Amino acid sequence: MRGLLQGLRKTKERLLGSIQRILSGGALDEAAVEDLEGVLLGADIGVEATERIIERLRERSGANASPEECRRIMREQLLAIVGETPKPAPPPGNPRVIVVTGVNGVGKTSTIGKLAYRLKAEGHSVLLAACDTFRAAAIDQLELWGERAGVQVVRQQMGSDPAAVAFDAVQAARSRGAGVVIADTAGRLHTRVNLMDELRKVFTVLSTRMQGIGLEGWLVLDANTGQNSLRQAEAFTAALPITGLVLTKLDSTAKGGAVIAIQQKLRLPVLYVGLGEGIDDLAPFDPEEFVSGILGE
Ligand SMILES: Nc1nc2c(ncn2[C@@H]2O[C@H](COP(=O)(O)OP(=O)(O)OP(=O)(O)O)[C@@H](O)[C@H]2O)c(=O)[nH]1
Ligand SMILES: [Mg+2]
Repeated sequence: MRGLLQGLRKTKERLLGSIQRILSGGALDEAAVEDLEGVLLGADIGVEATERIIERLRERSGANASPEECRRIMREQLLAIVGETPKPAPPPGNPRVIVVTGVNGVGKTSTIGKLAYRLKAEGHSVLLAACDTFRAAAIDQLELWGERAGVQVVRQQMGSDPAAVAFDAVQAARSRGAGVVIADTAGRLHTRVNLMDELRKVFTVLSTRMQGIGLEGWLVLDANTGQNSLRQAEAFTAALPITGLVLTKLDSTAKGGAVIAIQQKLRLPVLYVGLGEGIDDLAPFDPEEFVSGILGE
């Protein structure tokens, strides 16, 4: 299993390498502060967060701030920024129903497989719902993850109504006493309004016809896509009741700082991060570990 520290290796190598190079020049002068600004922006931390950090550093420029002090300032600011979006407990209700959304290929289905595996290991009884009914292969892929994780999948034929599959799955969870339902959905282009409508129907049917469930909408984003992720996220959050984020593929990007920019912009908590393709490469998002992961211990 890859931990956050290992998964963020690429981001850290680039960020820390550049920071060390800049700070090895001695005094923290205006030129060094500007170089640091470029490095933080390059790591996709976002303009807002970068400005806050730079403002603090600038206060110390000319004051012979040591590289350690600069790193301490960066760490403090990053932690403060991440801490502004607290991670809420799941809403009450039974079963807990997590509808997982996001555009093509961001890692929805694999995240669901990894999450099912993790929740099962934590003692929960989990059911998966194959609401991506667009492609037969999508249903089979979820089935495969279900087998790996050791959890059952509720499925219907290809082309059936995703909302009906979700409804079925919640009913099945009730009769089998499963506490968690995780629904896979099609990777839909956020610009295709009819598809977004279909996804909205999944939420509407569940919230109006399944009293008492704890309904969550998760949005999966690929950490590699930087600013484009934000546009996707804005479209999804405008149309759907999204309650939390998962950022995938942190292991394959040097732009892991995007977690901060995205969380800050959307004011939605990052719940889990994907750190590889294996079944245990999903970690709960931990701010302290994350900041250590990108800035070093
Ligand atoms: N390196 C890495 N690869 C990942 C991660 N998460 C998912 N992937 C890979 O990304 C690819 C797409 O993953 P899927 O889970 O099929 O994505 P999806 O969102 O369900 O895709 P569609 O159903 O086509 O929309 C696969 O090759 C996964 O192995 C991750 O955290 N790290
Ligand atoms: Mg999928």
